[in-house]
Amino acid sequence: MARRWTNRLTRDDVTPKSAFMNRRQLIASGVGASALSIAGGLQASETLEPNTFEQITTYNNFYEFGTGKDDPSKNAHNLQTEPWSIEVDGLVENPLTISFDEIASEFETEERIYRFRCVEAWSMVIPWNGFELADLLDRVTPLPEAKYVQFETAVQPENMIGVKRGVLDFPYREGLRLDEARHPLTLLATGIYGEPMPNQNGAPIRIVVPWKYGFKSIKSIVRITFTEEEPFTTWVDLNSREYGFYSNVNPTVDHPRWSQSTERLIGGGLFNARQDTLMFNGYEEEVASLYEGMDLTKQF
Ligand SMILES: Nc1nc2c(c(=O)[nH]1)N[C@H]1C(S)=C(S)[C@@H](COP(=O)(O)O)O[C@H]1N2
Ligand SMILES: [Mo]
Repeated sequence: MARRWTNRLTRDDVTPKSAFMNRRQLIASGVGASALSIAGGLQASETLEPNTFEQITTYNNFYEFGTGKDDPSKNAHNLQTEPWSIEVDGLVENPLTISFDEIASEFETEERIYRFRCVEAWSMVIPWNGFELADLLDRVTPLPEAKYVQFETAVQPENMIGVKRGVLDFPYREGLRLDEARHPLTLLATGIYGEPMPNQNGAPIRIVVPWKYGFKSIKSIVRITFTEEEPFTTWVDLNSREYGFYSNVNPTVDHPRWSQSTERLIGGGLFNARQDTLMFNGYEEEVASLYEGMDLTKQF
């Protein structure tokens, strides 16, 4: 029988202060690549006040369960998450199928408190539990021609009212360039607030790419495929004038129908005051080098 995974840690357990302090010293002494990965989470953890569990789990986008913000929290209890596995295939020497139980026992998770900015100009701060996507990608050997990865969400027509109604061309698909996918900020998240991922947030496992608009952070994934060409993605396919493949958060490139220079912080007080949107959602220092030489107004 497969072991059922539950995360019993409370929020205070997931990132002991001592670990933070240690890591900070590593960063201060500038020890290269792994220090960078920790820096992103660490800086964010220290400065950001997370949204409440309630806010994060009742205001969602998950079109498989309807297009309203409160549809996923009403309908996603129907998502069947056991058994669950992810296929890693495409341009790799050794394709892999890994069950969620294996993932839960083989990869150690940590807390990362990240800003989360939807293309619709609202934002939250979310304490994810997860591990770096690169750790899973390292289990396969890509062929030299592999340049991108595509992700695919599960399709369960009987359980997903949005799929039954055909509100999008499902399966929901997203993609990243390989260097973006391997960036230390890019997570495979299995929980929030130390709890297993709620269905409406993409149980049992989803992608989180904090410097890109929220729709790149694809939920409930069942497949990761290495490709040579820029992969098909749901929103580019739906409207490539409005949604680009990169979709980096960028306050200077407006959506054709609204400004992206400010955002409404969910739960942000009586008047829903807007705050300035930050370049790369505040992760410029960590990710700007990925896009050197690109015209971000054209490759948006
Ligand atoms: N499979 C799937 N993934 C998805 C979506 C979706 O509709 N289906 N919506 C995206 C959008 S637009 C956003 S803003 C985030 C919302 O994540 P959250 O509900 O956990 O805040 O999920 C993204 N991932
Ligand atoms: Mo979004």
